Amino acid sequence: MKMSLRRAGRSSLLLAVAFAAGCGTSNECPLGSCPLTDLHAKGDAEASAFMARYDQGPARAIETHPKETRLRDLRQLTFAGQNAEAYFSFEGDQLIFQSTRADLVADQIFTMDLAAGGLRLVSTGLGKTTCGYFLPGGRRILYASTHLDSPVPPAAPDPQKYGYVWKFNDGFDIFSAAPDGRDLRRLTSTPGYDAECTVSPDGKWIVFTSMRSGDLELWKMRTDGSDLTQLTHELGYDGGAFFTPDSRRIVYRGLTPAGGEQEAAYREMMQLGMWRPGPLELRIMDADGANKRTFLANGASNWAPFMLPDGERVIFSSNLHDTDPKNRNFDLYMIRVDGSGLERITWDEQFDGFPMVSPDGKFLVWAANRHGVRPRETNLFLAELAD
Ligand SMILES: [Ca+2]
Ligand SMILES: [Ca+2]
Repeated sequence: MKMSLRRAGRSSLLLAVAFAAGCGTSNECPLGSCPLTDLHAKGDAEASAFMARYDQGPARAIETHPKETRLRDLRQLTFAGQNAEAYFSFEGDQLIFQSTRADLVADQIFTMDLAAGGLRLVSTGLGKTTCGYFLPGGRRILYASTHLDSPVPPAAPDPQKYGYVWKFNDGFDIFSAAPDGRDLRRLTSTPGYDAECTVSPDGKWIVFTSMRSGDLELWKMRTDGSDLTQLTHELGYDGGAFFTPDSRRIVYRGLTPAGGEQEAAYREMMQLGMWRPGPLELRIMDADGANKRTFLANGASNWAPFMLPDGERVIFSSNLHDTDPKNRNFDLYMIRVDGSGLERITWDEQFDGFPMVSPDGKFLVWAANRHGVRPRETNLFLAELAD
């Protein structure tokens, strides 16, 4: 999203003054003593009036690609800014996602009521956020945010210098909050990247990606941040994890450098907190880190694996049909966790990623560039998933 510095500065100030929803306790506020009034304290009417700036109208029915025979009743859910990583609540009635829209200068976390369609900003409005997720029963939400590191969002890596890279910003920590953003609690406080947090369906564990050991690894902790356990110890990228529907296993993406030049290049980029997208494998392990197994390794970037309620199939994003990461033509695929039954789900010639299937298995939500008003505008889409 392009925006002049002047406008960005004014917007940040406006947000800081008008909205300090994340300042649930004084020691959590990035502005020190947190003198700002919590918007919630002003009452629901004022909060609703504030949220109206982020609204965008109802979902819109759109055409599917002729080859997308698994998808029915396709609907576009967002129409403004950049939107990604939409995940269903465990009850299937809401989505939580990240968006840069209206006066925001970086991604913030929103929830969307799927029946009513309204949006609610639930993160602080400061810093940059990612990876929102609901706890079962809708009693709490999680997200990763840099707002305690700085109210100003971290700058993106210079594409002229680094090309297309993924950046793991040091300032990210994981927070939980009430579903409306109140009662913000910090769950991680170790220096370095902590993000990509998702929750086990039994509500007991959070799995997340951390750089605290010096390499990207998966860790788990209780929903209050206790019982921290490291699950991966292998050199290389281990991340993007989701529990299986029975909460007993974890699917994730990973790549172990082959040694020599590949390992040196990986280590060099990790020093900068960056990853240059290339091959990624899909893996599964027990929830205690035992029995790690790769079930898809094909030289492509395979990522965002999410297991369907049948406990057998995994939906994920891949560029296996077009492996140049610069083209960003990712599509959604399904595969059985035994490695059989690979099937392509989406066919649009632009980005399709971040798939998730509703807990009842009936709906697919994902983020895509199709129907964007601007190049590489990413919106959220919902479809019935035909079996
Ligand atoms: Ca690792
Ligand atoms: Ca595509």
